[in-house]
Amino acid sequence: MSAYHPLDVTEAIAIARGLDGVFQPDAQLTCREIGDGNLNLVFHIADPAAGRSIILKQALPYAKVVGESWPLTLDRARIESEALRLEGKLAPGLVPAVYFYDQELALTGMEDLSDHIIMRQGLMNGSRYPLFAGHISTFLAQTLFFTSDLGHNQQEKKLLSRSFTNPELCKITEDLIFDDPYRDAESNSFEETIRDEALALWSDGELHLEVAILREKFLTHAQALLHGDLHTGSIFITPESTKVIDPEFAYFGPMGFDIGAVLGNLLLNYASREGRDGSDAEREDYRAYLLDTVTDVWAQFEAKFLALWNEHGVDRLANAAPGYKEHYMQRVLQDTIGFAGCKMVRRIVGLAHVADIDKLADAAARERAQRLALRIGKSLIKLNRGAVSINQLVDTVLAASAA
Ligand code: SR1
Ligand code: MG
Repeated sequence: MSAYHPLDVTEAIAIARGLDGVFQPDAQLTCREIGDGNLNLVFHIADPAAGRSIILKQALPYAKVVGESWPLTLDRARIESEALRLEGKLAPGLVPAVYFYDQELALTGMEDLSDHIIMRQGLMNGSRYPLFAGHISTFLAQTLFFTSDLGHNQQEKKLLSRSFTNPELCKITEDLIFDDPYRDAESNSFEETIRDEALALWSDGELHLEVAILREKFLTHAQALLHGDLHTGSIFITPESTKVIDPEFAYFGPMGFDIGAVLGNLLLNYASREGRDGSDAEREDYRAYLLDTVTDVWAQFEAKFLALWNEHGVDRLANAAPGYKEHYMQRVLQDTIGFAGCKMVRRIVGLAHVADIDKLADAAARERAQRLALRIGKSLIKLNRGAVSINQLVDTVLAASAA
C-alpha cells in the first residue's frame, strides 16, 4: 500500500476490494465515512447484495476534535491493533476481530459491528443490557489479571510494556483528566451557567490533593495493560453481546483507571436522567438499574479476578502472604472510585464532553445534570482512599443526588 495520506472513500473501497477473501471481485461496494469519535477516520464498506462488510479505521496525524493544530502520533493505530489482538486472545468474543494492520497508512481492517449500537447511545435511549456486567467484568478481569505481575511472567511483562509505551496519548489523559479541569485552562469547555462550579473546582485544595495522588498513580503505576479509554462510547452492545473497541490509549497503568472509566460513564448517564422524558418513577427505576449495574460490574470483576489469581497466580509471595489479596483488591476498588470521579468531572468542564448530557435539549435540565455529575464526581474523588466497599460508592451517589 502507499505512503501515508488520509484516505477518501474511493481509496478505501479499492483497499477493501484488494483484501483476500473478503469481497467478490465484481461486488458492488458501498462506503461511508462514519467516524464520530474525536480522533480517527472510520470507513464502513459493504457489499449489501452479499451481506458482507468490513471496517477500515485510519488514524489521522492530528486530533480531529481540535484540528491540525494538535498533531498526534500515528503509532496509536499500531498500539490499537496490537491491543485488540491481545485482548481478543485474553477475552475471546469481547473485541472485534482484526483482519490486518498497515503501518504506513496507520490503517486497521476489522470486523464490522453494525448490528451493535454504541452503548452510550443505547443508554441514552433507555435500553437495558442485563448481560453487560457479566461481559465487561470478564473483559476487565481477563485483560487486567493476565497482563499484571500477578498473572504474567514478570520479565515478559516488562518487555511487553515496551510495545505499549504510549506517551502522546497518555499526555492527553494527563492534561485533560488530571490537570486542566482543576485550573483555568484554555482547553476547558463549559457552559457559563456553571462557571461557579468551575471556580469551585479550581480552588478546592482537598480535591486537588486527591487528584494529584490519582494523577501520580496514572503516571507511575504500571500495574497492567489498560484499554486506556474505556468509556461507553468505546463499547458496542446488543442485549446479547458486548464488544470493546478503540484501545488506542492502551498503556501499562493502574487497573482502576479502566474499571473507573466504565463506572464513571454509567454514572454520567445516571446524572443525565435529570433531563430525560418520562415520569419520576421511570427515571428512578432506570437510575436503580444503572446503580445495580455499577455494583454488579465491580462485584463480578472482583470475584473473577480473585478466581484467576487463585488458579493462575505467578507471584509466590503475593499468592501466599496473609491478607495481601484483600489489601490488593481494596486498593483497586479505591482507585476505581477515584478514577470514576475524575472521569465524570472532566466530561463536564474539560475539553471533550459526553452526548448523554450535552444533547439534553432543555437548558435547565442540562444544567441540573451537569451540577449533579460534578457533585457525584467530586464526592467519589474525595471518597476514594477511604473506601472499603462498593456500597460506599452507591451511598455517595445517592447522597449527592439528594443534595
Ligand atoms: C483529544 S482527544 C479527547 C478525548 O477523546 C478520547 O476519547 C479520550 O477520552 C480523550 O481524552
Ligand atoms: Mg476512542
